[in-house]
Amino acid sequence: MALTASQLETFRHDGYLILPRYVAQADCEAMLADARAQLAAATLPLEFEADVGYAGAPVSREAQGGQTVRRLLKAYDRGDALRRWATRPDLVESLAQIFGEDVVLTLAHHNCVMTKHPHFGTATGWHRDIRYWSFPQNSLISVWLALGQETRENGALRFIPGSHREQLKPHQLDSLDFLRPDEPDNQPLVARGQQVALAQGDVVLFHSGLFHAAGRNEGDTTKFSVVFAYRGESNPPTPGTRSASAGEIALGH
Ligand SMILES: O=C(O)CCC(=O)C(=O)O
Repeated sequence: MALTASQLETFRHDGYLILPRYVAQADCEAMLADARAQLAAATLPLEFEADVGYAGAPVSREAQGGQTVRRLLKAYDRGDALRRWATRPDLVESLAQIFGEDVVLTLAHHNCVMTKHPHFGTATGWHRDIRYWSFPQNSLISVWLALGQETRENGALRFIPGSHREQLKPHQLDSLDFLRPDEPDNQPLVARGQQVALAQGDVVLFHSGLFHAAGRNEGDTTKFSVVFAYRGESNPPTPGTRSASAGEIALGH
């Protein structure tokens, strides 16, 4: 199940790699059942759309739609099915191939089930995951698992292939480190954006320096995706930062 030379080259070149049907339906359904139950029970910790404050989000938790959950946080502690997925040996082996060294799961970043709801599930602008993370190298890998269909209509991911290898100028980013949509210098970059469609069980590995974005959920059911982040063992978080604050799981190779 390890990655082929061609898959490794795709990841190196594009900054992302799709692994179709990587997780069995039964495993996806088990994670989905846990996530739905915890969403219904509002099991803490949660992040709300109102907390994120993106365009179109409810202005507060008290406003209409203010109780819309964007993420079930601390996914690693939310049951055996999620924990088994986060530590699956062939996934770890694939990540070790990319890193060229042992793999560590960071619990400080992602570590969540994204629950993008209809109506109040907002779009995310073009950004790099590394922007608020503190590691000597920007080469972490985010692992995104679709628990159901992800399409343009329900707010699936878009990637700018190769953007993890590009140096940007400060004026291309806004104060939150999103690509400025109105900046002429960003137009060629954004025009290269690729919409990704995923089926249940599909996985995307993407580099933490890769620009990606996602749309609103214009559908009528909530979209569930599991996201964990991993680093190579030689790239530990900077002491004293948020990246070093939540613990890690050493996974070997
Ligand atoms: O589903 C989304 O809106 C995008 C989420 C995302 O890109 C992230 O959490 O880094």
